[in-house]
This record gives sequence, C-alpha cells and structure tokens, in this order.
Amino acid sequence: MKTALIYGATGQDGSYLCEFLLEKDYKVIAVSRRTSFDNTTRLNHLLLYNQSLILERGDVTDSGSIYRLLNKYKPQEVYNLAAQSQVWTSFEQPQLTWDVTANGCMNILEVIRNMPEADRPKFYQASSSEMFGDSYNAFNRQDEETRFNPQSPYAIAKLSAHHSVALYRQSYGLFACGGILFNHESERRGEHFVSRKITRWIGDFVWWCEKQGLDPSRAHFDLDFEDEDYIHSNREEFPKLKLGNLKAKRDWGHAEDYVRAMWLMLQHEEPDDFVIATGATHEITDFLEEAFSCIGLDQYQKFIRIDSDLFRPSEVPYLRGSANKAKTQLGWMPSISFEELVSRMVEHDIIRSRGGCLQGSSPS
Ligand code: NAP
Ligand code: G4F
Repeated sequence: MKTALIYGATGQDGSYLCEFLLEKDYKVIAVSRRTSFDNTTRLNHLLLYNQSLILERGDVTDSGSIYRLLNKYKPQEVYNLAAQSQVWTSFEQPQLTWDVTANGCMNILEVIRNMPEADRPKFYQASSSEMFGDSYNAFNRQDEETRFNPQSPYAIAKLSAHHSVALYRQSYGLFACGGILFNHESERRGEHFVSRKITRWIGDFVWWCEKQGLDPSRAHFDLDFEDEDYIHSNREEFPKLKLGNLKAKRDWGHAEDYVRAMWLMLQHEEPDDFVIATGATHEITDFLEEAFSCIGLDQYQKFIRIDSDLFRPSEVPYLRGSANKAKTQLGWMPSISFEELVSRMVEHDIIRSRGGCLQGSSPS
C-alpha cells in the first residue's frame, strides 16, 4: 500500500484528492492546520468510514512540523495544495500570502532534500494559471512555454514556488512536478470565488422565492427590481448579487478532473511541469447566463449589482490553456463540460439552501 501525504487536504482540491487516492487504495495522511473552528467539513464524510485516512495537524509555515510528519509516515508521494488561495485577499495580506504560498513550498522542498535519497517522496506543487497574468501566445492560449507575467501578490508567490520546484528538480534530482492548473470549481468550491458566489446566491434566491410561494422561473413577473440594492416581492426583500469585473475570461473545469491530473503527474516516468486546462474560455457573464438559465431565468442583469469595491488593483483579463502536453504524455482529458459544471453547482446549492444534507459540502 502506497502512502500519500496532502497539505491543503481540507480545501476543495484536497478533499477530492483524498477521495481519489483512497479509491486507488492509498493510505492518505490529510494534514490540516489548527483553526479555532472545525475546518474538516469537506472531509468528514470520508473520515467517518475510512481507516486508511489519517488526519494530522501541521502547517506549511512550520518547518519542524513538516520534518516530523514526513519522517513519521515516510510517504511515497507528497501533494502541496496549501495556499492562501484568494487572489483578492493577497492584495490585502501580501506577506501572509508569501509566507504560506511561496515559503510553504520551499519549506517542504528543503525537508525532502535533507531526507536520505531512498526515503525522498515524489512531490506535487499546486502551481497556477494566475502566474501567466496578462500573457498569452500567438494562438491566444497559455501553455508550458508561455511567458509568466504575474499580476498579484498571490501570483508572484505561486511563481516563486513554481521556480523553486524546477530548481530543486534540476539541482538536487528531486522528483518534483508543478501542475499549472487553470481555474477549476465544484460543489465544494470556497464561497468567495466568483463561481460559487453566484451559485450560492441562486440557491438562496430560489429558497427565498419558494418560501413565499413564488415560482423562481417566473419570479421576474412578480418582483420589483427598482431598488439598486434589493429585489422586492410584495412581502419581503432580498439583496441583489454584488459582483466586480464581469469582463474577465476564465478557462473553467471541474476539480474532480483536475485532481486526477495531479496524480498522473507523479506516475509519469520523468518529473516535469504540465498545464491542465479545458481549452475553452468564458466571460463571467457567460457563467451568469448559464447559471441563471438553470433556474429558468434569462435576464441575470436584473438580479445583480456591480460593486466597484470588488474590482482588483490589477486583473488577469484572459485565461485559455492548452493542455496538449498533458494529453499526449499523461493521457489526461477533462470529462466534465462547462454546462455540466455550472448545473451541478446550481443544483447542489439549491438543495443546500433548502436545508439538504450534502456530502463534502463546504461550511456555511
Ligand atoms: P482552497 O480550497 O483554498 O484550499 C487551500 C488549502 O490550504 C486549505 O486546506 C487550507 O486550510 C490550506 N492552508 C492554508 N494555509 C495553510 C497553512 N499555513 N498550512 C497548511 N495548510 C494551509 O484551494 P483549492 O481551490 O482547493 O486549491 C488547491 C491549491 O491549488 C491551492 O494551492 C491553490 O492556490 C491552487 N490552485 C487552485 C486553482 C483553482 O482554480 N481551484 C487553480 C490553480 C491553482 P483551511 O481549510 O484550514 O483553510
Ligand atoms: O473566482 P475568482 O476569485 O478566481 P481567480 O482570481 O481567477 O483565482 C482562482 O483561480 C486561479 C487559477 O487561475 C487560482 F490560482 C486561484 O487560487 C483561484 O482559485 O475570480 C475570477 C474572476 C476575476 O477576474 C475576478 O475579478 O472573477 C472576477 N470577479 C468578478 N466579481 C469576481 C467577483 N471574483 C470574486 N472572487 N468575487 C466577485 O465578486
């Protein structure tokens, strides 16, 4: 039985990766940082029934704790998914973002480098398409050869970690891979990312309509939208969905497909960096249209409000990846379409708002 150790196991990707590796018969060490409130919501359905899943406390900013865990379990594979992963927050907390997202990776690499060669695990680093910033190639895509031009403290920290992985691979012979993953979402996505913010709002809106006996798909006939901030029925009011820049384009896939790519990279004969993306790009407005159409509404514009405070000091305007290298060398292909991704998220959040109990659901 192989052992894998995951930093960031309590996050969106971490929970799917735990599931994926348990299905492959791994023993999985899920590392969770100390928080004042339970942060294992996305893992609880697995922790209840799996003897092969072990929850450990640790933090990527604490080298001693990394040393302790890697020497205790001597895993064959280490996945570093830990990060301060919100781009917006990185403008407000750049130093914390650097400590966790850049130094955290270096801390793990250093512990691995100092292990006896026979004990060294393979290492996966969660790199990001944010590292490209506003850059793309002659085919209007980003691939492994595209110049990096980071546009946020988050992207700068990720790029530093990405370069560290390449350096430790070349200089010390570590089996270390950087997965340059484009945006991937899911029913477990953090609630402050734009996709989940939209689908959570739709779930709550549907519930608000239903409890007043209104049909959400015909709701616009019964509601008053005149107020800039609130939608009014004849009994109650509901806050409009506040959003920032709707013109940015993202290449969105489903996290279930993307964790499979992480594992495939560590099974490849040579350590390398790979872009993981669907190859399609959509504006935030496309996401809105698709999500509102899931509840039979075609005019999302009436339900939202643009808030200038949500615009970023610097934006990544256009992401569209080319995953040809991963397709040919790893045999990786995405299986979940944009439309299926959006409808799964909307459906999940409607059930959630009605008070349904959902596996791996993120906390409210
Ligand atoms: P996420 O849901 O925000 O998960 C981040 C994880 O990091 C959480 O488990 C978090 O713990 C943990 N963490 C934060 N600070 C830590 C620390 N000091 N020590 C140990 N763990 C710490 O992010 P995600 O969407 O799953 O993404 C996984 C990784 O891929 C991240 O590194 C992200 O930057 C990167 N990435 C994501 C995407 C995407 O579109 N999702 C694309 C490219 C790259 P808590 O649960 O306690 O907060
Ligand atoms: O959903 P987002 O916050 O994701 P972003 O910034 O693309 O970052 C995500 O993907 C990266 C990979 O490319 C990861 F590395 C990173 O960890 C994270 O998972 O924002 C997407 C777009 C942006 O252009 C933003 O300006 O949506 C725009 N947006 C518009 N209104 C909004 C909002 N973003 C958020 N979070 N909230 C809004 O209200």
